[in-house]
Parts: sequence; C-alpha cells; structure tokens
Amino acid sequence: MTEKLKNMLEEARAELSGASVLEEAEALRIRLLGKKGQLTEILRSMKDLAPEERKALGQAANETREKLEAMITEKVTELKQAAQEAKLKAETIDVTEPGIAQAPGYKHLVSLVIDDTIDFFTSMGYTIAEGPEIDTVHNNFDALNAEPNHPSRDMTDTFYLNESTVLRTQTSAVQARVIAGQKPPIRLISPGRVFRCDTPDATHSPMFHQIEGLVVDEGITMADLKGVLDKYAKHLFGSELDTKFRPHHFPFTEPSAEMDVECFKCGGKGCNICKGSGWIEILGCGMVHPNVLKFGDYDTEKYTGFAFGIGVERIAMLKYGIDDMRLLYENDIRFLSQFK
Ligand code: 2NM
Repeated sequence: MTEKLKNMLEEARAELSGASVLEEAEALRIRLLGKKGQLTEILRSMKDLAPEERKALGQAANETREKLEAMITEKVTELKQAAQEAKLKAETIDVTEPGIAQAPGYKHLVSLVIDDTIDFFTSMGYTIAEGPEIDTVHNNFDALNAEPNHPSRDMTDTFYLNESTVLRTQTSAVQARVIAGQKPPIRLISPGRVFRCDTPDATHSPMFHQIEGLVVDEGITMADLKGVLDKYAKHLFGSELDTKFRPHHFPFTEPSAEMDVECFKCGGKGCNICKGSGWIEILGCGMVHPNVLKFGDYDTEKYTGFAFGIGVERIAMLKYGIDDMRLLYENDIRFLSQFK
C-alpha cells in the first residue's frame, strides 16, 4: 500500500511536469483525489487492515494527499499565470500602427448639378423655396393656368393619390404656393424631386429632379430672363458659347420659349451630341402668365415676372457625357466613382 502511495506521487509528478493546459491538472486532481479517485480508493480499502497498520497507512495517505494537493495547486497557479500572460500578449495593441483610411464620400452627379445651380443663382440674390412632394391639384395645375383638360393632368401622365392630390409633376407647384402667400419682389429657385407616369428608359424616369426659377417685380421683361439664363448657360457649358431662344408653349408662361446653347462639343458645326443641329436644348422659360400672378392678387399692370424650368438629370447627362438616365439611379459605385 505504501508502495502504491509512493508510485502515485511519482506518477503525479511526472504527469504534472508534462501538463501544458489547466484541464490536464484538474483532470489529475479528480483522478487522484476525487470521490472515486485513487487515493479515496486506498483509504476505503483500509477497513480490512489491522488497526496498527490502518493508522500508519492513514497517516501516509494523508501526507500523500497534502503533497498531491500542493503539487497540483502549484501547477494550476503556474498554468493560470502562463495563460494570462499569453492572453495579454495576444491582445497587445500597437498604437503606433497606421489606421485604416476611410475613403471620403463624394457628391452624386444630380447633387453636383443642383448645388452648382444653387450657388449660381443664390450668388445673384435668389433665395431657395422648397415644398412638399405631395401637393394639391390646385397648386400643381389650377394655379399654374393648366387648362381643365390639359393632357399633363391625365391619370396616365400624373400620379394621383386621390381626386385632389398628386405627386407634384413640376416644382412650380412650390412657386404657386409662394405666389399665393408672398408679395413681390420675388426672386427664387425651387430645386426638388418631381414625378410623372413614365416607364424608365434612356431619357425618362418616373422620378427626376427639377430646378425652377421665378422672378416677379416691377418692370421685369424678357430681357431680364434672357440675360440671366444666357449667363447660366455660359456658366454651365462655357463662356464662349452662344444661346438662342425658340418660341414654345407652356400653360404658365406667355410668351414661352426654350433656350438652346451652342453645342459644347462641336461648337455649332454639328455632331452626334447635338444631332447635327449645332444646338442643344437646355431649359424652358417664359414670362409668367397674368392668370398665374392673379392667384397672388398681384396687380398685373404693375408686376411682371419670368420663370424657367431646368431638368437636372438632362443637364448632368449633357455635362458629363452620360447616354442613359438609368445610370444615375442604379447606384453602381463603379459608375459613380468616375465622377469623384
Ligand atoms: C418651365 C418652363 C417655363 C415655370 C413657371 C412657373 C410659375 F410658377 F411661375 F408659373 N414656374 N416655373 C416654368 C416656365 C417652368 O419648365 C420647363
């Protein structure tokens, strides 16, 4: 029996010296000192011994237990310390290492054109007017002199929410609100989203952006309109380019016109961009119809005004040479990142 105890100590010592993880030391503790452990077994088997022998063996067994416990505890402490050191080492942060650079964002083409246009007009004293994307039929059509059976009012052209409410088809709906609520002088632009029932293709989208402008004051003439818009066209496409105004029709202006700018690619000779004409249409405009000004109770003998409407996507496509409007909405970073 004493021999057995000795062997147990030797084996434990050997096993512990080879142990590299805590679990091994704990397993050994259970195997030797646990309820069903080897030492417990030995103590149990003592009941068959003579009292003298039992006493001596009991003492030896207790000594062995103390030694074993001390050995195991020492090893456990040692392993715990090693584990802690390894953990600290693994978690060391090199504060001198360079960070992961965050790529800065950049504006979408639509935002570039809007912001650039806002800068241009606000630098000339225009303010910015905004309004809801859901508006009344009154603000979107009636107050803008659209005849009761004007085709743009059609359900096939306009998103109706109900009989009297639409997704605005033009940001002039904002200007109808301004005219109804403010007195001249008025000098503003209204950038924003507009909606029309169109199937997406290279040049159409059911949602696009407009910037419309409105100026009302005493003595405003077509010369003011031409001066401002000519400057804007030159700002956009080049100061050497000429502009021209072609008669057109809009319900809310009279007379109405479309403005063309000389082709910035061929300078007027004719190419694929201007489809051989040498001119590119960039906006619609005109002198505000007296019927529109009447909704603000303005004295139309005293006050006159001009207005214009710019299609943001159209300008962006021309300026940046994009041949399909859908590219502007797909948010494909490979496309957008070309315009950083
Ligand atoms: C255009 C073309 C011509 C326009 C008219 C008005 C308002 F509110 F004064 F009546 N705002 N914008 C206008 C005029 C818009 O877009 C092609």
